[in-house]
Parts: sequence; structure tokens; C-alpha cells
Amino acid sequence: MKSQNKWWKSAVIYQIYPRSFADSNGDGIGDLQGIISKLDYLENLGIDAVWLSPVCRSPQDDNGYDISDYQDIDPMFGTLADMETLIEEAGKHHIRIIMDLVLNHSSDEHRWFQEAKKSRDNPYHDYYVWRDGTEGTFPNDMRAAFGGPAWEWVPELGQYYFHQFSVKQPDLNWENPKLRREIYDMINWWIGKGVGGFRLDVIDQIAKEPDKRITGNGPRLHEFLRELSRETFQKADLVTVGEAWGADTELAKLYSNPDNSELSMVFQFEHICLDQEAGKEKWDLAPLPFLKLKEVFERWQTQLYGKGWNSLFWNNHDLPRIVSRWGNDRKYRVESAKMLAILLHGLQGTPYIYQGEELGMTNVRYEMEDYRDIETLNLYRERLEKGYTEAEIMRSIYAKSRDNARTPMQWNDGENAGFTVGKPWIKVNPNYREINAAGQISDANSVFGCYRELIRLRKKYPVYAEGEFRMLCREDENVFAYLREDEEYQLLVICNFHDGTVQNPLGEPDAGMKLLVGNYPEACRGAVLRPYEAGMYLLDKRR
Ligand code: TEU
Ligand code: CA
Repeated sequence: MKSQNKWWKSAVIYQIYPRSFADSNGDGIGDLQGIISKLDYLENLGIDAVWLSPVCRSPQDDNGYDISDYQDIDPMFGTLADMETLIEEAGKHHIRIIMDLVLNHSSDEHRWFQEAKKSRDNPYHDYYVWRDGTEGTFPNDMRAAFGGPAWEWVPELGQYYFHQFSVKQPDLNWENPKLRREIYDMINWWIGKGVGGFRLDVIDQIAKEPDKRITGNGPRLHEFLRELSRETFQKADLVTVGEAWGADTELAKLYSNPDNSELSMVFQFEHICLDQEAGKEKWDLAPLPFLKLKEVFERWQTQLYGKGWNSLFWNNHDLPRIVSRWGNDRKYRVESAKMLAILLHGLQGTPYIYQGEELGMTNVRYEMEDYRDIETLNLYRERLEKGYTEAEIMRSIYAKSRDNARTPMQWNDGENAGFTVGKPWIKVNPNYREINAAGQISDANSVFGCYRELIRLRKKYPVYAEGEFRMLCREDENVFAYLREDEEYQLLVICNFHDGTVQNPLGEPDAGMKLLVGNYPEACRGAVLRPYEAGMYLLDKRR
């Protein structure tokens, strides 16, 4: 099937973290009606679909990634009727709604788990992963992602259950066909409600085999995925994106095989993990190896060409803000935010924009008491116990805490950035008076204006979806440049990734090259590139 036939191949997807997007009722927490009230904003930006982080019923131990009822909406966000309204209203704005499916684990407050822990022969017992043992002697020494052992003792049963994330997120047992059937029925119920697709949380971890210490990429993973896809997604025209920290290009080709047997694409994190010490945690900071970044992008762009499909992203609700991370969020905030956008949005794949990225929103530096994220709070405690200094820990938190992404959306320069009339669940970034949507939407030279233009161009020229990729000046230590090409067009992207002025290794672009987007008032045409200068050019080969 030709790529054009798949709507998501020329689409741009916008991620909303509902609790931080827009609060409609003043309780300080964003909600579905809040999102509905911002559909005009989203249509103006031009995006095709919204991925909603989880809004299902949840005790919110991990902000909704701990689901206690997959077929209901958490009262904090609204009702099922609000969700139906959102799907319908979004449709009128030409926006599809993508739900977040958390299928690796449920909440311990899910009815299945409540039943499962009643007795070993309860019909739901086998929905989870249990091992016999004695109190205090764990089945093995595996650790959970948010700290502590991956095993939790249930005295009534004399058994441990397995959890890769928090204790309140027991892992589901995909070996059990009854559980799988129940999951498919639930997904089909959502498809019936008219959703446009799904993002699948930590999908590469569902086929775990803890006895062998296997978490990601278990032996049965792709068997499970093909069954899941056949029983659900393939029946409708959906986009599906799996979160796969353990994917390399070979695995990504399996996941995103154009035969549609598994998913549309995956989120892979090879570029995201570059600025940390090898073999250590994300908190162990290292400078970004720029040549390696280029090598990673080139490999993914070329190896998946015609054989799979890339997702393109800098940000999500777990990651620090890209302009603070790899740009310069003070002196060159606008220039570097646009450069990063131009670099990413010229590539092949489906671009994702995380709320506020289109405004150039930045990281925060809070007092410890103002952080909310379970991962950040546990890390702080754990590293203090291990003897790290307060200053070292705070440096890591400022750079990598998930709360950097979770501060309220900055709508205007009014109180609480226009996010809520109440007390926000997490503090607003104090820079909202300078950085906010109201100040940018009607300014074509704003970061918002740049994103809007990039989205429009992707829809206009098929070369964005189809063109072949070729890396340019691979060895240049400052400049990221590449070509995309199809029969009609050649697209050229040149980005100075550096804080200062550098030599333009490509020289002046061909006279026939028309500047489509740039980040300085006058186009870069000369021998030098200014700090973070970026340009995207188009050559019409038929002329
Ligand atoms: O994240 C997967 C995951 O592995 C995270 O723990 C990630 O490693 C971490 O945030 C980066 O430090 C997904 C969701 O995106 C995340 O929000 C959830 O907390 C997690 O799954 C559990 O559902
Ligand atoms: Ca609310």
C-alpha cells in the first residue's frame, strides 16, 4: 500500500497531558472540558490528532498510568459523556483523539487485582504475575523502575506479585489468554466510541519473563502484538504507536512493518538516552555527543525507509523540555526552539508535539517540596540515602525530572498562566508572563508561528512523507544538515546546533532553492550561520 493512503503518514500529532492542559472547573486540575475549550487553538495550530495521556479511572499513584477501570473516565477529568463529547467536537475540528492504553500493568485497585489477591484459585488470580516465597526472601533481586524491589509480598496468599513500576502498578500476565481476550474487548469498545488510535504504554515490556530476568523484548512479544493487532486495530483505520525503550531499528521494522501486522510505529529512545553516562541512569548527566546524535538520526531515517515508519519527537510527559535540554532557554530561546523544530519536522516519520513545545516552554527549578512526580520523589530519597549531596541531586532533577514537562500549560500572562482560576496541582513555571500562547498565536515570527508553518508544509508537499533521506556534512561538529528528495522536490534542511556563529559547510544554497522557514529575519544565504540559525529550503525540480 502506498504511504499516502495512510492518513497518519502526513499527520502531525499533539500530545496533551490532561492534568496540566486546561482546568475548566477551578479545582486546579486540567480536565476534558478544558481540552474541549481549546479545540480552536489546536485547529489553528493545524494538528491532525491529539494523544491524550491516560484519563481512565485511576487512584493517580502515577498520574493515571495506574488504571483501575479501563472503561470509565476518572471523575477528576470528567465523565464518559465528556469523553464522547470531546471525540465528537474534536472531529468537527478535524482532530482525532488517540487514547493511551496502559496494558503492561493495571492499578492494584483494579477489580481484577482485588479479586486476584483473594485466593490462589480465584479466576482473576492468573491475570497477574505471582511467585511463591517466604516473607523477606524475594524470588530474585529485580528492581522496579521507580525504586525498590520489583516484588511485593501478599501475606494472605503467601505469594509475591511482580511490578516493573510502582507497588500500586502490578504487572498483567499476558501469558493468560483470558486476560488478553478481556483487553481486546475493552479496546474494541473504545474503537466503537470513535477514537482515532492508541498509544501503547511500555508495550515492549508486556512479554516479561521475570524468572529469566526478562522485562523488555520477551520471546513472545511479537506473537502477542500480532494477535492484539489482528483482534483490534486492524478492523479500523487507526494510528497505533507503541512506547518501546528497547527497540533498535531491526525491532522497529517488525513493529511498524508496512503489512500492518503489528503497529503503525514505535517511540524509540536512542536519541533521548544520549546525554547520560553510558550504562548508568538518566540522572547521571553527560554532555550531548552531537556527532552521535547525527549518526542515530541517520541510521533510523535510512534503515526504516520503505520498511517501517518512524515517530519523530523531542518531548513527552516524561522528558525535560527540549529547548532547555539541547537548545539555549535564555539568550537564544526563540532561535533554538525553532531550530530544533525545523530539524525534526523535515525528517521522515510522524512528528509529535508535546503541549507547550510549540511555545518554547522551558524546564523549571522548584524547591523540593514543589515537585509532584513519584519518580522524582523516590529518586531524591534514594540518592540522599546513598550519600549523594543535595546539590548533585538537584542538578539531576533540574535537568531530567518528569515534572519539567508537567507544569501547567501557559495560556496567557494572567494569574496561573490562565491554566486555572483555582490553585494548580503543580506550580506554574514563573516565566509564564513572557512565554504564553496569547502572546504568540497572532505573531508569525513566534515559536508557535514556526510550528504552525511546519505543520502546514508537511500537508502541502508529499516530499515530507515520502522523500528519501540523505545526511550532509556528516563530520561537521556544529551543523546538522540533510536532504529529502522525491521525483518532484528536493528539501534541504540546515541547522546550526551551536551557541555561536559557525562556518556554513554547505556554502550558499542553490539559487533555485526557495527558503520555506527560517529562524532569523533574513534568510541564511552566506558563508556563516548565526547562533542556532536554521533554514528549510525547497527546490522544485520540474522548473
Ligand atoms: O514510561 C515508561 C518508562 O519506562 C518510564 O518509567 C520512563 O523510563 C521514565 O519516565 C523516564 O525516566 C511510561 C509512561 O510514559 C510513564 O509516564 C509511566 O510512569 C510509565 O510508563 C508506567 O506506566
Ligand atoms: Ca478541573
